[in-house]
Amino acid sequence: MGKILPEGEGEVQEYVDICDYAVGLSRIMSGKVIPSERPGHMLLEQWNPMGIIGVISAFNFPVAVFGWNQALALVGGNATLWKGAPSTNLASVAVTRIVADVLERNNMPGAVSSLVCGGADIGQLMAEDKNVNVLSFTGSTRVGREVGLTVQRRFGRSILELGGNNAIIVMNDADLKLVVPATVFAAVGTAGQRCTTTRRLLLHEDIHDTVVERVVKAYKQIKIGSPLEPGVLCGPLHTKAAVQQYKDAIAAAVAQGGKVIHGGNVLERKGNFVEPTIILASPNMPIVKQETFVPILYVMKFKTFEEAVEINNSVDQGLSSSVFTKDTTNLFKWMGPHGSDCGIVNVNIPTSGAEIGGAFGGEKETGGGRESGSDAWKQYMRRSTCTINYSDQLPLAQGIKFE
Ligand code: UN1
Repeated sequence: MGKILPEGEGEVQEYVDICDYAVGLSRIMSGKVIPSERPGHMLLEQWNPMGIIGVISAFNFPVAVFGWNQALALVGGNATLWKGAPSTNLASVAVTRIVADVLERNNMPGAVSSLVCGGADIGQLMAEDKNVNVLSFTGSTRVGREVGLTVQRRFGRSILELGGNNAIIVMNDADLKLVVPATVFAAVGTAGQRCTTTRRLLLHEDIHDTVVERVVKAYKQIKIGSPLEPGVLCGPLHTKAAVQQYKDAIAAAVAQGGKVIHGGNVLERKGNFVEPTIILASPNMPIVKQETFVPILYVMKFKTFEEAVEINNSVDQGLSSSVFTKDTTNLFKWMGPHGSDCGIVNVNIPTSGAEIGGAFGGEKETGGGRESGSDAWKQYMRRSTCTINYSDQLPLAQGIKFE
């Protein structure tokens, strides 16, 4: 899709990791045993397959995101029907061929992991089709809203992984030598096209100028070019439309009072290359509340931790968030009820680059879905609550006498 080779390899590793995880998980997909209120009875939970899991994945993670869904779906006894992004069909076909080989060697039917290549029309059919028991959708909030409604209308289950507008908060006690590489990786990695990309950098007023200076210095060293060339950190944007969105967002930011302090230009060469951009902004500028899927970083200043949390939470999206601090009081506040309202709440690491072991996903317009680790597997399963009477009496629940 245009990401640099080390990130592409990382993405394939993420698929390998979730497969390892799922193999172990398959032995511990356990339900609860619950005491009954009735003598001679017991309750237990059995997790059964849902059936067919539809997966609609996005261009930016054309391999790993399918992997997260497929590995959990398969160990749960389901089959998958996958539609990748129409612009990354080669990746979808390559993955499916590898999976097909594994299935054949294990005498499993190929239909266990089916692929369809197509656009929004196929996605629409998947959302409407009652045979697709669960539909996992990764993409924009705009499309995800429609997918969610369509699936809900037929009482299907959806897992939505939609837009993010992720912030890094840097407190005045932060270890700045961690902040700079973390920000560069999360804001420029995958050319700003991860849902977990850092789009907002919130700096305490005491360290604002120092961090800005260091981040700009780091940006000056970023090599832009062919994603396959060693040393390149920023490859092209995926489409011409994204280049236009980059230009529009910068123009809007400037019109709303923002100041471009690094980058801001489309490169005059073949391919959709743009300069990673840093813009001094303020939290009330409408553009900073939007997710623009390009490498633009909005920098904002704050005075107190509480103010920074408020800015973090002031957007409609709720995927990922990070604070850099050594203060344990702020650290625990950040994780608690008055802290970050996101699904991913990090400390002293960037907003992107989540491990598969935890549940991945976010709140509000991010859609509420959770994928990969923790108990995300339960979404691919049907819970059967089983009550077993092993006595020779028939007592009724709630002590009801029906005589
Ligand atoms: C995405 O951008 O849709 O946390 C997924 C990360 C990656 C996954 C991103 N592990 O940045």
